[in-house]
Amino acid sequence: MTKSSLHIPGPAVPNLPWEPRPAASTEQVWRYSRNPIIDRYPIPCAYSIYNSAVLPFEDRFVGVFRTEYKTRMPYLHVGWSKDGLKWDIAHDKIQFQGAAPEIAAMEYAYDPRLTKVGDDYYIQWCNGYHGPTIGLARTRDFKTFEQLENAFLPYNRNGAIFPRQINGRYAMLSRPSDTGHTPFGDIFYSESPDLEFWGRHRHVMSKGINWWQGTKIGAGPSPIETSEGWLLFYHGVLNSCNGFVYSTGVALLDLEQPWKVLYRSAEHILTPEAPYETTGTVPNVVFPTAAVCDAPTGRIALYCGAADTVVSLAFTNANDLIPWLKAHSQLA
Ligand code: BMA
Repeated sequence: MTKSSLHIPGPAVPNLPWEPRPAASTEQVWRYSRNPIIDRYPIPCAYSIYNSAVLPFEDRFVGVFRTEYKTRMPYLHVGWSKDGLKWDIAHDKIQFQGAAPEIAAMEYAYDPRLTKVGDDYYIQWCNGYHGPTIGLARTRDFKTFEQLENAFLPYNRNGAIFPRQINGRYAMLSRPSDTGHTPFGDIFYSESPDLEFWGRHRHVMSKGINWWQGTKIGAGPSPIETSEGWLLFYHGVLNSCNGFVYSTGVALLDLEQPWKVLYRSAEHILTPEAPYETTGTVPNVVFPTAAVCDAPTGRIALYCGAADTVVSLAFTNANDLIPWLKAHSQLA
């Protein structure tokens, strides 16, 4: 594919954080040389921040951060950044408004994703309501947040809304799970006319195929629309003799029927190797939760949680990644 043949309909992000691929590297995804970008104890209440969401907002970046307190309970905090690297993170958690009392009394909140649909920004997160499920909230300014109904019954994780309606409905990927450290899991697709009632559930893809994604998989950031399909970064988990290992893979989903997988990477594109990925609260985790794309160049800044302890950054370019994916795909 030539650079001009791939079209990405999203916005330009001229201040996208970026480093070119190191000369010696042949990898599709390469790490920021100054990782991690958010280290331990980033704000007074927090033991650590990881698995967090980022989007461009006007001429800067906004983030919603999984902030793990010293109680080890996670909540969501907003942060702002001019360059996507240095973050000013609020010391108080987000106060959501508008939900029914049962839903507003969230027990915990973690692994947020952020998606702009039209003029609204949506936070999707793993919401504690008698077990994990998918919480949803809407904002326009990141000052007031309207909490919506939970999307699904417990138990579910890794909800990721698509950045536009598909066939006239909102669409979301998710991963049904259990109450604990789920030892299984496939990615499903659901639709909603109003972001409250979700249905028309479709299976997208299963764990398995090979070992790095043999135990469970889950959507990472909201898919990026391209002329070749929805570009999805996802995590895949291997169950080793030493516990779970979380790597990152990539897939392309059909534009109008996103439950149809066009290509899926046989190999992981990121696996725990750097010291901040192999060592930390939960060793051997690299967990993608935000992908900011500069549409004209295809450059993507991929934000990951590392070892459930810090936030790291990696880079790729859709113009190179998609042809590589097509040549290295395995569907069954
Ligand atoms: C998952 C979630 C993630 C975490 C991962 C590895 O089940 O809890 O937030 O990064 O486990 O511990």
